[in-house]
Amino acid sequence: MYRVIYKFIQGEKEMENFKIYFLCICLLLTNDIYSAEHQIKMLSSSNGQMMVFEPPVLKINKGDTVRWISTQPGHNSVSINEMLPEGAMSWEGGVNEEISVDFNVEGVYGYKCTPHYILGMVGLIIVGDPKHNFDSAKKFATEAEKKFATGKDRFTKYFSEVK
Ligand SMILES: [Cu+2]
Repeated sequence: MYRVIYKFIQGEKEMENFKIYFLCICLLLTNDIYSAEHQIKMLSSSNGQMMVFEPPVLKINKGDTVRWISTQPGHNSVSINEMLPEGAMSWEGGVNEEISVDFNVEGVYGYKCTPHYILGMVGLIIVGDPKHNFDSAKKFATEAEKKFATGKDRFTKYFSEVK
């Protein structure tokens, strides 16, 4: 009789341990899927291109974080407010600031380097499905790039990589 009870308790303990292991694995997986951190370099020159973000087009999952790295000095990352999905937060990094932004709303995000916007230093971040504001963001970008002194086709090129 005691042996039966002992076995029963031991079985419960094993079940408890299993639950804990299972929970840990779930947490690890969740962490992996929902909070990846991506990095974008801010560069004055790369592969024959002047004033660029690398990569200029980045596709991420909802909930991910992006960090802009000041690989070469003199740049920043600032959201272009006309190119954000509805309800998304804007951001504004200072020059040489390695800003981190969490992306919790799906859609297309356009951003720029303030000192070099005129030189076409821009980038796109696609969070999940771009359809939410793809057309309105592209429309604004196509008009904006006409005023650039250099890199006049950059937004067009970047948008062509989205779909
Ligand atoms: Cu710049």
